[in-house]
Amino acid sequence: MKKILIAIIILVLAFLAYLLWGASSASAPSAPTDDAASEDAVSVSENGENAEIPAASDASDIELAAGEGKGEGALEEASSQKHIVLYTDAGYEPKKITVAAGDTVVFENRSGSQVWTASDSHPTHVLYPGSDIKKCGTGAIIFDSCGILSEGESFSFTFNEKGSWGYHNHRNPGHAGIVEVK
Ligand SMILES: [Cu+2]
Repeated sequence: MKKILIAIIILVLAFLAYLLWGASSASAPSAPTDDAASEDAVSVSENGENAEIPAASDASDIELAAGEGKGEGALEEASSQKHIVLYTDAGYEPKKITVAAGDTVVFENRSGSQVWTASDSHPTHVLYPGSDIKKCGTGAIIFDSCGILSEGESFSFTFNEKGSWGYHNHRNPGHAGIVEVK
């Protein structure tokens, strides 16, 4: 019986030793596995950070593109010119002016009398698209000063529509001119 008990104890010890060795040998490779996992996690976060950097630069690129867009808009505004037509006692000077679409014409009263510059045809003022003497007082931007201007005062209008647009002094329709928009 003693021999059997000793044999069982040895077997149990051997089994326990095997379990302990197995556990230690199993945990040994598990440590580098965890390290590999954490390294992967680090590399992922690094990738994440790397991904954020180009994303941020993309955003700044977009902002730059938007800024460039604004710059182009400013250039367009700068390229649109301002022309001056004088209204004298002899009428408009020059009587015909050629401008580019988007240009602004300033009609300045240099005469000793009052002037009401407006689109042809007198008295409706509907030749220029959108213009109509009936719209005066509504705040609509039309080719019509919608009122008299004294000496030294001026009326500005931006011509976006291409064509040959006749106009006149509503108070003295014999005084007329043409704005040709190309
Ligand atoms: Cu008129």
